[in-house]
Amino acid sequence: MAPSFNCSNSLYDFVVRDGNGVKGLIDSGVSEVPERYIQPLQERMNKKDSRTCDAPPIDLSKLNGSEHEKVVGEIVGAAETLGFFQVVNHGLPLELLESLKDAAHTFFSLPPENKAVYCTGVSPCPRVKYGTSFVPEKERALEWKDYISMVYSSDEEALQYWPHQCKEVALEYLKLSTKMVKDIVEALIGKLGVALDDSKIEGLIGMKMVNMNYYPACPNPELTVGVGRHSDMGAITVLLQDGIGGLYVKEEVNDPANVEWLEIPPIPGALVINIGDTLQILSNGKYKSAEHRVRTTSRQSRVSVPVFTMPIATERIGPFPEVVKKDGLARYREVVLQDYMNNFFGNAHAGKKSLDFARIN
Ligand SMILES: O=C(O)CCC(=O)C(=O)O
Repeated sequence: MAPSFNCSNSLYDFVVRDGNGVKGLIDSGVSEVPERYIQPLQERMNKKDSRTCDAPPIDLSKLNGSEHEKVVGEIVGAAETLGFFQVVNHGLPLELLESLKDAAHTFFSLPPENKAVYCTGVSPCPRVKYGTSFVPEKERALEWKDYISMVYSSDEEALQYWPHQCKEVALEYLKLSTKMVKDIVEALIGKLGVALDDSKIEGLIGMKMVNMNYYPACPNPELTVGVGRHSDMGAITVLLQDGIGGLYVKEEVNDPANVEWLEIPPIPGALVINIGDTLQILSNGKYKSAEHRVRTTSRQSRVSVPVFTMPIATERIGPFPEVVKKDGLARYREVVLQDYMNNFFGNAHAGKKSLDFARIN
């Protein structure tokens, strides 16, 4: 029999504090979403209000050949407009991508007590965290998502502390993604007219985190969101999504009344790349950190596996002086990444509001 949650607090305790997550809620037999998950009208998602992004994926294997300039142009063009693009021939084996999705399903199918050992405060490693929603204590409506998050520090640590259901594939994915991200960042920075040596490029993506997201099938998808509107705080995010679909990106148009949400369609074997706040700041706004969100579905559970890359916490980030000189003004102030991160993870998702922390008005 489904448990009764007499008040919002008992639901919160069950889902968040006790580590049952949305998966535990669904497994307990609820047949409609509890009030705490119901989004305000303006945040609800209607598939009919969007269209599918039809941009073809970029063939990354051509980045090192005679079509280098053309591919760089495609990457830069996407970064300047939508802030999202898909890549194929990226060098990550397709079997690895399949194994990652399987590993995510295996992990989230574990009994709640096996996942809850990774909750903040009890996790054997502070860089491994299992949770649900984004910042539940700050959110009016919770997001319909559970996740496990693993910040990379060393291979030894990963192999010792990351959940054994996913550690090997997650680590390999993180490493191969990092190589691809480096090539993309190099292309983007080069086009800004900024010369950075290898170690400086590495520094922009010195911190890496791989997450596994799990969105259980939802009885009322029209009332909920999987992830609310947000941009990512780092430099570049690589995302593996499965075939269910539901990832939407906001097309930035000059007229705010004319906003359009584009679905990033699942393409077998492709990876989704998006620009984060850090690159928007470094480029003085030339590259667009993409506002995106995730729809829930009643059909099947969905998994996605992002790798977030960003500078290390002590790094100071601000627009490149070369770009500021060209633009005639700085649109962002210099910030210490740790401060930016504290602000980002200290607030509920709210579109691109995170950038206000560094914006000069
Ligand atoms: O699941 C997705 O498609 C996107 C996930 C996402 O936006 C996030 O984890 O920040």
